[in-house]
Amino acid sequence: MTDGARTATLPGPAPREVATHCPYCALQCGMTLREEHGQVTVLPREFPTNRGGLCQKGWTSAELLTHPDRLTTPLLRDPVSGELRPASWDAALDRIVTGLRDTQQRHGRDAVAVFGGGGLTNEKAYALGRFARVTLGTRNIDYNGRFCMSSAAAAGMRAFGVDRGLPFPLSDLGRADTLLLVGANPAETMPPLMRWLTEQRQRGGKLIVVDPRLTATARQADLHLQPLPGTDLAVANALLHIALTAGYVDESYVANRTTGFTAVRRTVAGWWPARAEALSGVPVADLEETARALGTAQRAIILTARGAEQHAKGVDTVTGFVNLALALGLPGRPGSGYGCLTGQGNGQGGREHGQKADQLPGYRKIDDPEARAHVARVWGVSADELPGPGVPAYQLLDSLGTASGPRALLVFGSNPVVSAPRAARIEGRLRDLDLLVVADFLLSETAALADVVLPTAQWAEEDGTMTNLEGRVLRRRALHRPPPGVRTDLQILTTLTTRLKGGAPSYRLAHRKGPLLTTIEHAADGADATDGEHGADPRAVFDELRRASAGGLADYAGISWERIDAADGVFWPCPDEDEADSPRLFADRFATPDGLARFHPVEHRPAAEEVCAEYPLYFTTGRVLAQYQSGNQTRRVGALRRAAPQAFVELHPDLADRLEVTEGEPVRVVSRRGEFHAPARLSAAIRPDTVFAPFHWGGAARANSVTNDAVDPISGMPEFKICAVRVEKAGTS
Ligand SMILES: Nc1nc2c(c(=O)[nH]1)N[C@H]1C(S)=C(S)[C@@H](COP(=O)(O)OP(=O)(O)OC[C@H]3O[C@@H](n4cnc5c(=O)[nH]c(N)nc54)[C@H](O)[C@@H]3O)O[C@H]1N2
Ligand SMILES: Nc1nc2c(c(=O)[nH]1)N[C@H]1C(S)=C(S)[C@@H](COP(=O)(O)OP(=O)(O)OC[C@H]3O[C@@H](n4cnc5c(=O)[nH]c(N)nc54)[C@H](O)[C@@H]3O)O[C@H]1N2
Ligand code: SF4
Ligand SMILES: [Mo]
Repeated sequence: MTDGARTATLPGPAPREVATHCPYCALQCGMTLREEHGQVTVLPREFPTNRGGLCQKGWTSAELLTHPDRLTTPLLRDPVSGELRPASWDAALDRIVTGLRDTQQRHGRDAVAVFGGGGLTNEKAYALGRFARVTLGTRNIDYNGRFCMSSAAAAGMRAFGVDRGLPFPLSDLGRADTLLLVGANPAETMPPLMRWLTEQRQRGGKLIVVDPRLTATARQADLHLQPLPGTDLAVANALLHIALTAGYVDESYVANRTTGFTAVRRTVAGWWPARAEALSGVPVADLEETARALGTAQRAIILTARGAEQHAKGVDTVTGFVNLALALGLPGRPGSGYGCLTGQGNGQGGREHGQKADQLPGYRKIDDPEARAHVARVWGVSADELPGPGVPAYQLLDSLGTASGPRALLVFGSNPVVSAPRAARIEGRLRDLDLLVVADFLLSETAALADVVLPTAQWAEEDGTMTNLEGRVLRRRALHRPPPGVRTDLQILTTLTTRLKGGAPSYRLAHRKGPLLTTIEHAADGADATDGEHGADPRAVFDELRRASAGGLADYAGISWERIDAADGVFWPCPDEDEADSPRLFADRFATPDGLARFHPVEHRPAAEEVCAEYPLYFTTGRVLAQYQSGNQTRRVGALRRAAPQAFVELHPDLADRLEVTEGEPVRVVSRRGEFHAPARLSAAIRPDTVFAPFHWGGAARANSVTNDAVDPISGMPEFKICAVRVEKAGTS
């Protein structure tokens, strides 16, 4: 008997395969899921972003589909024992509907709030915004993307008139002569992206990394600038100062394609390199080398990520680098540009379709009368009925349960008890709510506080679209249906709408061309999902999203699932099904009314909290390869838990000596807001005045117990990347 025949005689159904994308980060690596004998295997798939590569999180992602911790029934808090108990969908939905109605009757429509996530598909993000504005009629909706790339989004908006993380395909990185990464550690946060950086250097390109730590990414760089956290803006202004004096500025580009440079020229005149060195610790020679490498390259790319952005001056810091890019004539020049590395799986699409407090679908502004009229028409309501703008995420979370804030909250796709700044305070606010509803597939720290927990489907169990860090719209394809008892987020929203309004939302179909490709239909296992399920078809939701976005900045009107299937995704804006999509932006004009990019003068300012005698160290936070975000998913995956079993506090050996702390010894990190505990990890890779911890753990190891809740005045981004702390041996008091 041949091997093939042996395989063929095995019992059970034929293996099933589906080409889809990873459930985690914005790289959205292509993968194939293969199901055989009830086992799901992840296989890498050739896709333009990952070129067959996957990181450890992607490889192990299927483990959660059948994980014993998986939620398969709704949970209701027992009023007597105070515990969460399994309940029927009917009982759970009744509790929610009664609670929402009661709250709104007593305290008004805005007393109910919604919190979404950048991991939700486009369809869900869109449906969530519509649910909040139309079904609930509340202005109070925002999402965790506020904690993610909101500063880069705001800076991009005001400079270019549009916010698309990368305005060019990722493959451009491989051909850049000079690549400057500011506060990005893709070697841990997007490992397959490193292939492009390897290619770049093999072609003779120069890689420069700006990070207070000598990270795995910085180790591969030709030049590592190691600034004090929170001083990137001084570095950016000094680089532009040098570019001006050395004659690297592209004066004709500045004259023809931009406006506002005079004021910036004046500001950066005061940023002579020695001044930036004194503030940031980056040597003048390194600043000069960086400016030269950028200024003399034919193809130069500047990228920022969370290290530069998660500050109370994040928008201005990004603007500093955008100013530099514009002065050098990079945006729109082939192979050059400025971009932000978006983080969450649908961090890009999640910020376009209306789960943001100030936004309607298509990246429209909710206070723009024309935008309101257009979207209201699509939704079949009057524009007057649509609420106005709400407040950004931190402000929203911090107002929960207070006299003037919302009294009920629905959470889809976030775990703020672990991931919000000053998390102990936010945890308290969540506890003060009259009603907390969390939809999740695993009991997160936030779900554990809820009155009602709804078990939702996972990525491999539903269809939808995601928009990756390049602005490329992709298809997430279902492998199989959700397990019994589990519903999709769209089903939950539809069912709630039916029960609250007495009728399901009908998603209006756009005109479709060509035959429908067969997909696994969304899960509508009749027995569970009784009411309103016809509004839960992701394809119908996407078709309505196309119409709602038509004419907006993020125009999806010409993107159909069929078109995505026929290519490696479709780049927005794409207004017309018969026209090409937009992999590269800004070749001829920017998305501003006059087509010119805008310079904005920006000045360095200190962090919201400076070190002092009591809190003498800078504290910064970030990620490790084997854990994702609040860790609710990845802390449960065996291989990932073994690779990164617990939190740690990274500190320089000299500092450890002074504190008399040894490797592995438990330490306590204390700020004005709280403390957390974790073992010390000694490393010469970090500045001696700065300590670092990952934020992936909750409980006593929660880094966000100490972080600062100061926010950027424009974006609402919290200052996750710098605050003042002291570090003590855990045994002392
Ligand atoms: N393994 C893993 N991968 C992920 C995620 C995850 O949780 N785990 N999350 C995804 C998401 S949502 C996001 S947003 C991305 C984030 O991706 P990154 O932005 O690459 O990740 P971070 O680790 O938050 O921050 C990057 C670096 O900023 C540095 N840094 C800290 N303070 C400063 C500063 O003041 N200035 C500068 N220049 N650098 C500073 C840190 O030392 C860190 O190395 O990752 C995505 N990918
Ligand atoms: N100190 C510090 N704090 C940070 C950061 C930092 O760098 N430092 N980074 C910030 C950033 S960039 C981000 S993006 C946030 C992220 O922080 P969170 O918003 O907490 O992100 P996740 O852990 O991804 O939470 C997603 C939750 O939703 C569930 N989930 C996943 N997919 C779905 C879905 O489709 N539907 C539903 N209903 N649930 C789903 C998951 O199981 C998980 O419990 O953290 C921020 N917090
Ligand atoms: S890099 Fe991101 S998308 Fe790719 S496998 Fe890892 S987590 Fe998934
Ligand atoms: Mo993020």
